[in-house]
Amino acid sequence: MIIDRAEVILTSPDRNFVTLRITTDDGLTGLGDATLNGRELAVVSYLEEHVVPLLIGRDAARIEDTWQFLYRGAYWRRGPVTMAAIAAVDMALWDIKGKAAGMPVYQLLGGASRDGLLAYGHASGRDLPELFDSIRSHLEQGYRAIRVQTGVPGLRSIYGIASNATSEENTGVRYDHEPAQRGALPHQEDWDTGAYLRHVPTVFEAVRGEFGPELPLLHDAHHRLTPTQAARLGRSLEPFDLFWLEDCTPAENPEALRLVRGHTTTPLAIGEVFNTVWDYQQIIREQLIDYVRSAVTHTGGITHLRRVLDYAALYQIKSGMHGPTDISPVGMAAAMHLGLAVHNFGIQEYMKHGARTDAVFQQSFTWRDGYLHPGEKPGLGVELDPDESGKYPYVRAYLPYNRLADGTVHDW
Ligand code: GCO
Ligand code: MG
Repeated sequence: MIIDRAEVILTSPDRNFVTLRITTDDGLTGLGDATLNGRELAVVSYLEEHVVPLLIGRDAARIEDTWQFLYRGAYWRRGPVTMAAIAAVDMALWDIKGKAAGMPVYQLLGGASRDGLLAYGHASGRDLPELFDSIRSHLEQGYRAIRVQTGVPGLRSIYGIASNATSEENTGVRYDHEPAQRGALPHQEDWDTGAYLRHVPTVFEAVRGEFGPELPLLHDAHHRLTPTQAARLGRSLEPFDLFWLEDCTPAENPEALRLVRGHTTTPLAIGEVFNTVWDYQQIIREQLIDYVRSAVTHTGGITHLRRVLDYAALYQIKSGMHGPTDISPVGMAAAMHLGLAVHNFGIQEYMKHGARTDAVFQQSFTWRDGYLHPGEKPGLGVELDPDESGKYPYVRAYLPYNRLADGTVHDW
């Protein structure tokens, strides 16, 4: 099992994806996801220029050693580009190990701790009728847990609202509601924290009134609040019993969460922009969160996210792995294998990929009655169709950003 070849495949079926394919001398192949939304080429270059030359000739079976070599052996540690590249290598090696063993990766991680993974989807609307329709449609698709994002009166367009989207067919510009938008420059959105804080609790009150007390509801604040604003939001949402409030404050400042925690019992989720266990060290040790939001793709792969989750388990903190459409089907498969195996699984984010993406990546997971399962194929269970991937060249794309009414750039 000596690594013979490692290729980086950049394809853009519904959006950009960066995939690493490793081939061994005995003909086994493994896939890893290295997609960094809006900064894809940085990881392509890191992989091609700096990592691939180090892989050729290595023993593909030595997953832990390869991880340590790529992490500790490089002087410059951490950061999203490095950790996405390491993640892709790690995933591909787990894929190969599974194929060599004839077992799905979750079996190599200790076997299933549950029958399936509860997953949540993204409902959204510019106003209540649109939001209610979106929630109903998600329930019809089988979702048993729902993230609720809402338009705010007075704001033109808000991130994460599906109906703000205009389709590629109509405008020539693709803008789905969890975009990086394909285009020359990032799209500008507007923001007003006061209006948001006044509006959101009224929306959750209406949603609870319509859909009852039992449906697990989640909300993402996308890092836009100060600690006092976040504390106020958490407290005002307590009557509506959220599953979690996500990214309430910018992720760089763990101390902010002490203040939030001191004022609200609304569960907190954070970490989709974190890359290592060290980013989590303080907030896990001080029990400042309830859910770890990392994706396998952005946190150094299965090997490293497993380490984060084992540490989190000491403090009754559970997984809530990031799963928007910018995590490729390979990254999603890795999340499902890991989520099935660890004891402290919480919930899995699951946004369906488009038909073109599903044609590029042949997958073997199942989605039934609100639960995901990675399937029983050896390895991760995903194969890439080279003819399909070759049809969709890379298109530069940016996530949007936002400004306040006076023109100030605001936190993401
Ligand atoms: C989520 C995320 C996404 C991200 C996107 C950025 O909770 O799913 O916040 O909406 O913004 O994945 O790449
Ligand atoms: Mg989020």
